[in-house]
Amino acid sequence: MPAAAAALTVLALALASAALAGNGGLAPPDAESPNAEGINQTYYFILAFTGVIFVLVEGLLLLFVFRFRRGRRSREAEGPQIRGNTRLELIWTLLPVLILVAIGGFVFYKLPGIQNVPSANAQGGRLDVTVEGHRYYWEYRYPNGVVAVDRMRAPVGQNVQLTLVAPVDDVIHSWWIPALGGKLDTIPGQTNRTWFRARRSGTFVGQCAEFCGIQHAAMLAAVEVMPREEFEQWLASEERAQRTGSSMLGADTWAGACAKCHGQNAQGGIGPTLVGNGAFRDREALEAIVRQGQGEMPPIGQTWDDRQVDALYRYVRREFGSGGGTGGG
Ligand code: HEC
Ligand SMILES: [Cu+2]
Repeated sequence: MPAAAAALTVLALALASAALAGNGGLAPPDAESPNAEGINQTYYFILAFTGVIFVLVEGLLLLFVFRFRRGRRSREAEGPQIRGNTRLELIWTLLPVLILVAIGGFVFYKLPGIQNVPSANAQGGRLDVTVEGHRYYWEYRYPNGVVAVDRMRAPVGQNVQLTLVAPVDDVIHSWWIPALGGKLDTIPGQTNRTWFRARRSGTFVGQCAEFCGIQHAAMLAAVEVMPREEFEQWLASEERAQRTGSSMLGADTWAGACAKCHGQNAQGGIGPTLVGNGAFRDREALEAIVRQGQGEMPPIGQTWDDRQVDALYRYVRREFGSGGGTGGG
């Protein structure tokens, strides 16, 4: 009895913490995009079958364990000898077949809505964003040349096509924002496509879902969804700012691409401290090291345009170039 009480207590504690987590850790986050909705519906459809089967099988198991336990019967007592039961055998053959057909049918019915990117002519038009997986950050490119790191901005209610790529000398990463659908790999040398159409404004977070190396855990992603007008304004003003070199791209690139290994204040971490480093006063040297890597440092900036190198250079020279360092913040 004490054992059972202990087991019950542990179970109660486990359930309590799971309940606090919102949905018991059982359910995916609420879908904020039609493709995520399709994934969630498929999940619940399959969960219904597996849930019923689980309860049925485990229930029968318990029932049989107690109902047919040996008790006082002798070890040698023979049970009834049963050979075949056509009806039962038909049921346990046909029922799983029907269940699998139902699940397969549902999945194939839902799949196009999950997988197929709405056409560019769809109502409301379509925004195309390239998502590039790097060690250990996400680089986004908008059609007008704007670049962003880790945090993507997107309009509410509009189809957004994501073209998922990775540089040839990088590794496989996986794009995954659960509320907006996914997940899909970024594979060096290959192109994958997925999409979302956010239902509301808000920030939806996710992370790289492929174990990609030492800072995989820091490879977080966020999609900030805002009203379309606000988004268009941001995109236009950011284009101007990046063209004239007054944007936050340098700071964002430092925080997303460099700080994960060198520390936000260049104080060092996985990579050495860089405060006062000569490369921060020599654009050519900086460009060479971020494009080609060095030793254990991957060539993480191999796909950047000059604007991004310039932006980073301006930022690191100002923040860490002079030795003392004012700290990034
Ligand atoms: C994956 C971790 C990682 C990332 C990301 C990373 N570095 Fe490094 N970095 C290193 C390591 C490790 C070294 C030491 C390389 C070696 O073995 O010589 C290094 C070396 C350097 C050096 C040369 C230090 C010296 O004096 O020899 C510079 C400059 C540098 N990194 C700048 C950057 C910048 C700028 C970024 C962002 C664009 C960046 N690193 C991103 C890991 C990283
Ligand atoms: Cu990754």
